[in-house]
Amino acid sequence: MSKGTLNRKYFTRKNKMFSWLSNDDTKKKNAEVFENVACGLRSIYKNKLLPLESAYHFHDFHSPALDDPDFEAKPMIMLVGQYSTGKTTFIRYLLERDFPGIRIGPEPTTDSFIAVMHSDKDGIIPGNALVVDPKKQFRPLSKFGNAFLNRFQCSLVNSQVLKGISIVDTPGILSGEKQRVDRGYDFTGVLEWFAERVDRIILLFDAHKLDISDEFKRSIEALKGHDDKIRIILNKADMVDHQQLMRVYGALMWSLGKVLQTPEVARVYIGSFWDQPLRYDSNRKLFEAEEQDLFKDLEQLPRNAALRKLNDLIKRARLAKVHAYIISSLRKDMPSVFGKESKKKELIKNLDQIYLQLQREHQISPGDFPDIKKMQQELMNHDFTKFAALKPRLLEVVDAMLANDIAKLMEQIPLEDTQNNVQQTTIVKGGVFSGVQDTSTPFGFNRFEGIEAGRGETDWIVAKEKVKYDEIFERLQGSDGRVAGSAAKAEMVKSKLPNTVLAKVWKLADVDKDGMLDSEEFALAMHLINVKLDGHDLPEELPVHLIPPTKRPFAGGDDE
Ligand SMILES: Nc1nc2c(ncn2[C@@H]2O[C@H](COP(=O)(O)OP(=O)(O)OP(=O)(O)O)[C@@H](O)[C@H]2O)c(=O)[nH]1
Ligand SMILES: [Mg+2]
Repeated sequence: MSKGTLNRKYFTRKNKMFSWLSNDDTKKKNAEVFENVACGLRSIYKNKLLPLESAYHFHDFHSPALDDPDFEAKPMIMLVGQYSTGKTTFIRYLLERDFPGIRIGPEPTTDSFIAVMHSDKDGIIPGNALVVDPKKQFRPLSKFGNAFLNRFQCSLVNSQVLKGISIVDTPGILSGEKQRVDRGYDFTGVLEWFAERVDRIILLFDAHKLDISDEFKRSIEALKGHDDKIRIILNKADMVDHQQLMRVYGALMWSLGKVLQTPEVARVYIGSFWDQPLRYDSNRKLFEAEEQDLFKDLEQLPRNAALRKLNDLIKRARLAKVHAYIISSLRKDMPSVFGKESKKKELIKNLDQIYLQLQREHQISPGDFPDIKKMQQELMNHDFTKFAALKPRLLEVVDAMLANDIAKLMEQIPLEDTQNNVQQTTIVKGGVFSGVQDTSTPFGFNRFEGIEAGRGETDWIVAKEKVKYDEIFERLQGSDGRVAGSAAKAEMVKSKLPNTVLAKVWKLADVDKDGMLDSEEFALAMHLINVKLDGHDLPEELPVHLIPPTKRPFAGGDDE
């Protein structure tokens, strides 16, 4: 096969692979669930939780009040990695086009945090303008200062993919540099801010140049606590051959084990996420399978994002309740006239006692309480006499919210979920699975391979190897020109396949169901065994192109 054909094949395959992204139905469905839930969450937050938060200065202590964009923001993916690991190329691969401000190259290229988002018109919004835009969720980022804002931008792209997700490109981590000092802003702080808000963090490693610098390790540490969001890609795997890839993969797992320190083994997707010819294409099959897995995961994001937002709000409501108990209890213990300052100091010092007492009184688990040191620090800056007393009414509203409203929204998600599943059984074939079961081009995943080999050809594919199988057949056949079950079994078990599989082969190959195999059926049985040994699955029914020509329903014309 010439290199040109190979490239063309690769491109066609890739285009099909992404048809899920343009699959309007699934997309719309996912987007709807997300919107419904987001809208519901926003209204219960504003009406039920926010009053409690405001009454007890929750925003000073824990996190700022949530704004509309916080609820409406699309699920986000953030790419993190050392420089030149292919982060920007990955985005280009997803979008299948350039975005404004894109820079790709072997040297450190991306120097800014770039939020790639959807808009009908392409364009760039610089950081300073971005953090004052009430429609975007980036306002809190202004706290990282001007040095950061000059290195922050939003690239607007009219791309179907971005209607479902937003993507954050980050500057590559440089080795031997203090990211904070040399960059002039708190790099890991920004990473942490995004990590908290995005739905997926994709860590990229370069198979061709695997090294995990201390700087990168520190950044990964900043992502701790979000392990569930992390996915790992061993990128540029096309640059190395089979043996090198095995070694690199092993080395990566070993290093990751040290950095991530989770009891589970991390899932690493091996692949090459760009639209250029694969340098070594010996692992092509593997890349395709890995890519399928990764994209299935990403495709689920809009639905999972709704769940995650719901989850976050529940967590927030529980914290707000505990916070209200703490603040009101501090208020209660303050003297009305003298000794306010000394009493405040005493209360802060004995905060652990107050925690204990509240745990007992309201039966709250210790894990629901905020970090004691942080709380003590923040309390110093507050005037306790300005704190509000306990307002049971506000708490009741939040309890009711947790019991009823949240449950109602929760119900919506699984409901939509099953509807999606129903859809997926019909669509996934054309949608996510387009690569797998794509039938419109020869480049669908596994197409024309295994059991599919020979489909659409005029010649019976088994005939190609039949001479070889005939030799064995000659040896085994009885006087009637057929092979009996016992003789066939003795030959077939040589494949070392388990009996359940061989039974299936037998059932498929004995086309006329006479309990014997003639020479064509025998050849077919051997062909099916090879298909299975090559790592492909056997179907429930024999596809028409594998039926021996003489046994096809309208066999007449096919006889040669
Ligand atoms: N062989 C191969 N090369 C790739 C692949 N992806 C990217 N590259 C090349 O790797 C180089 C770096 O790609 P970028 O996308 O700029 O990498 P980056 O991670 O965004 O780099 P910084 O922005 O500098 O952090 C470019 O020369 C790409 O052409 C891949 O899958 N295979
Ligand atoms: Mg880049």
